[in-house]
Amino acid sequence: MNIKVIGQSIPNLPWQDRKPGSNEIIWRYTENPIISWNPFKAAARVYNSAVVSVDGKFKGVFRCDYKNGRPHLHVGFSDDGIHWKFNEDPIVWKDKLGNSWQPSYAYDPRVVKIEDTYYVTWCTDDHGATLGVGMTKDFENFTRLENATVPFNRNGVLFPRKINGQFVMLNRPSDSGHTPFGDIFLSHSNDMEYWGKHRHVMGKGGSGWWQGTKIGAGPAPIETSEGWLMFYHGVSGTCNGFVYSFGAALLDLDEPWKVLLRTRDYLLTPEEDYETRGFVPNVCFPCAALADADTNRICIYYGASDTYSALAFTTVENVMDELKKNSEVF
Ligand code: BMA
Repeated sequence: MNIKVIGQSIPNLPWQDRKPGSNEIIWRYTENPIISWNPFKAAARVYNSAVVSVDGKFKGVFRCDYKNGRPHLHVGFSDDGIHWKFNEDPIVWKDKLGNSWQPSYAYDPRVVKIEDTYYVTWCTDDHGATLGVGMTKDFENFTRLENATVPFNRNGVLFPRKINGQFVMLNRPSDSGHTPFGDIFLSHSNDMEYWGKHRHVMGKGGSGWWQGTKIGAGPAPIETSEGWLMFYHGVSGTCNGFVYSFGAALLDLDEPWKVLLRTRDYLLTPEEDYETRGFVPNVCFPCAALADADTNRICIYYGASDTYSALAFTTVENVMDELKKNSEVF
């Protein structure tokens, strides 16, 4: 297979080989979780967070649930992508004129670098859950842009470059509660302010049940020579509540609303104690994936049971092999 990741070289990508004899498509880091309960003074739980590789080190925007239960975004720093230090204070957002514009809550951030700017998207409040957008060049000064949507919408995820000259954002229209439905759409923008040309990308369902209730985009899609590799979460509704697993799809490079391949079975589902026991049991929720263009290795950051941050590893070849063998596009 000659598929190639198109993007950054990350020689110090967090990595662990698959256990000998294992045939897992995605395998967990043996030292998981990498962030546990109460990691710093303000935060009870840090999970569902976004990480990027910057100048040989790692920076991230982290979902930090406070001891009053509300989530806020904090910046984190790491030399190796595994051990993290966090700013004690949340991100201070200013609008373009320099006025303070703090969200009353903020969760499930994603970060991409487009040209020389890091863009942050997250779930924010505007009379209901909607998509917050902001940018930074240095992880110190953050400018908040207009919300991308009216409520209700969650899982806003930008592609890491313009496509045919436009910014493109995956998103998942929803409701005001623990949404019992949901498909992935995408929207285009010339200026990161006005969004339109909306397209349905893919729906919940399929022959299996793991993604039968709702789906949502996970990390920013990874560009490969064969298409955009998008990890996404799929939710099953059980008599004991939702179960969040994740799978992957390959989207067309130029028309990314076209799904070329899609996993029929999940790639990772809650099995380990840190995934099945916590604030919200049975949740594996990926929000970032670093891919190394030299080796095709991928390191996925996912939230576990709305409590922990965890890592999983794979390669583009492993995921593509499964996608080619067991795809179901519907
Ligand atoms: C979703 C989001 C995620 C969370 C998940 C499971 O609706 O709120 O942040 O991980 O539910 O609780």
